[in-house]
Amino acid sequence: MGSREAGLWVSFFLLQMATGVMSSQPCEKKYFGRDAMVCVCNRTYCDTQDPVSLPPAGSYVMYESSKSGSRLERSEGSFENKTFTPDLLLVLETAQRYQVIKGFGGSITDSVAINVLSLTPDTQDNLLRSYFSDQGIEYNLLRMPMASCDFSVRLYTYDDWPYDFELQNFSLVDEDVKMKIPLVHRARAMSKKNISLCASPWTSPLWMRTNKEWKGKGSLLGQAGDRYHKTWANYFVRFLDEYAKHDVTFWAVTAENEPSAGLIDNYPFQSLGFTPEQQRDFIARDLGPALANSSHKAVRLIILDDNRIHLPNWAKVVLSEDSQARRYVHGIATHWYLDFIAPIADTVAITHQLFPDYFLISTEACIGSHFWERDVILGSWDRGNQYSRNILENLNNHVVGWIDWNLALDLEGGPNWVQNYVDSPVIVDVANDMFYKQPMFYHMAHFSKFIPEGSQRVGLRVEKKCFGCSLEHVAALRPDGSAVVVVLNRSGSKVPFAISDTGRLIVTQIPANSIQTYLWRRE
Ligand SMILES: *[C@@H]1O[C@H](CO)[C@@H](O)[C@H](O)[C@H]1NC(C)=O
Ligand SMILES: *[C@@H]1O[C@H](CO)[C@@H](O)[C@H](O)[C@H]1NC(C)=O
Ligand SMILES: *[C@@H]1O[C@H](CO)[C@@H](O)[C@H](O)[C@H]1NC(C)=O
Ligand SMILES: *[C@@H]1O[C@H](CO)[C@@H](O)[C@H](O)[C@H]1NC(C)=O
Ligand SMILES: *[C@@H]1O[C@H](CO)[C@@H](O)[C@H](O)[C@H]1NC(C)=O
Ligand SMILES: CC(=O)N[C@H]1CO[C@H](CO)[C@@H](O)[C@@H]1O
Repeated sequence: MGSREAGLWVSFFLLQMATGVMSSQPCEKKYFGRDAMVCVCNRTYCDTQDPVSLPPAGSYVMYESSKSGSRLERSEGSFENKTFTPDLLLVLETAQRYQVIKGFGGSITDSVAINVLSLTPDTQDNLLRSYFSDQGIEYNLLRMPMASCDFSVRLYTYDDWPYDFELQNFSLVDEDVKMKIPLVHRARAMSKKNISLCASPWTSPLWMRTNKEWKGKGSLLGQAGDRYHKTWANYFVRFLDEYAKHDVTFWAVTAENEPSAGLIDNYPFQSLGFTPEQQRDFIARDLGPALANSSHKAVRLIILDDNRIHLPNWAKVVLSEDSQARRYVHGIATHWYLDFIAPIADTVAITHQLFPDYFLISTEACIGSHFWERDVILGSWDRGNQYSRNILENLNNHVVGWIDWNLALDLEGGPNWVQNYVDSPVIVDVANDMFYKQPMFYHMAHFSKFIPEGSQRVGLRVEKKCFGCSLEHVAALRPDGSAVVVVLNRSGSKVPFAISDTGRLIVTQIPANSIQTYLWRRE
């Protein structure tokens, strides 16, 4: 290179630095077997995406990730005025309006905080940027356990002083003040979106529990309306007060994480059992009034927060016509662990029909918790598919948001004090100060980066001439009026198809084992 060219290159580079126009960095690929690929990030390198930019009307942009190794690869194309109809046509039906989207995200458990903060600061930044910045996948929802859960390394609540009914000794712990809260602030500082937080308790202090133990079958002592229940309701308010002192406010709380777990004999970790009747009465007499009479009136109260197999019964009991609880409740949350024995049509969809005024949201999902599943599998495309399929199914059945479980786990899938190890979209290798972005991470991205809060799902009608050809998909209009369609093909063969918007066509195809997101301006 001559000095003139070198000079031009330097000027070009400086210009890019000055204007902040840094182009996206590709995935540093690492294979753990055929097709089992992760993207490796460390202190000095991490793959990034450009902020979403849409071409002018008449063109579209498409992002693609595939088992064969592409990760959010961007390409553009033009609409066509075709008169033929392809074998598989997806017709955008904007007159059919469904739920308004709240968003996508993950959870900051104690274990997540331990894992992230074990990395060097620059590596931590790369991890947080990957999830929250517009160079990353732009999560806008965060779920946080109130005190310890199984993804903790010690057992505590915020008031382990026996019979402290006035909560005089209620206090946040180092896990909150030194670990989780600083991570929330860093995520917020990196994000261009509003990040909404949701808090969920696992167990009350032991002195409020029937069995006085951290695990096993246990509920609150006494009855709704009594001292134990009032104190437990005030504990939520104190939690919100104390977090607010650290400048962290919540969008929502759930009444209890997996309330059915605490009704099971020998349950292996923290839980607090409620039947739907008990949850109804606790909300009507204690939690609802306590929140309403606090400075946290705007905080949404979400029920269930448990496997959807409990629907629609749980909602029928808590939200029944004569229930005082219904006026305090805003939404219904589901977890995915028993989806395989609880079809969405019989659970979530029916609940929406019965209670259309209450939003539905998926608040926990992870792979590896079932005894037949390996804990961590590095590079599993199939696990990414499992996430996408579930998100698509939920979005197509009125669900407004989808929150993953741990944002980052270690190579074993922990730490977890009962060895309930599971997988995560980000696996940290602390010894080498690096982390792996799994296929699950990029599957999440196809939704979280492109379907912002305030988007509204619309109809997508399928017209097909081919036998057996099908894809999984969802369509939405974004707040800026542009359209977004996500398409998943889990099969081993490519599928030609077209998307039609008011008669004009995107003529395209989806490769084997891949996921695509299409975006375009309408006018
Ligand atoms: C970080 O990753 C990049 C890209 O793989 C590599 O070139 C670099 O040596 C790594 N840095 C460290 C400190 O390991
Ligand atoms: C498609 O049709 C529209 C009007 O119907 C026209 O403005 C446009 O130029 C056509 N595009 C192509 C590529 O033929
Ligand atoms: C609160 O903690 C103090 C010690 O810091 C203890 O002496 C006191 O008994 C506790 N109060 C209650 C109500 O548990
Ligand atoms: C964030 O929330 C504020 C206040 O509710 C709102 O004014 C603003 O438009 C929101 N920003 C985004 C990017 O959604
Ligand atoms: C509402 O809160 C105030 C103090 O903030 C308290 O004095 C009052 O008893 C509460 N009312 C109810 C119904 O809980
Ligand atoms: C033609 C074909 O095999 N399409 C497959 C694409 O993927 C979906 C699932 O995402 C399968 O159901 C289709 O059979």
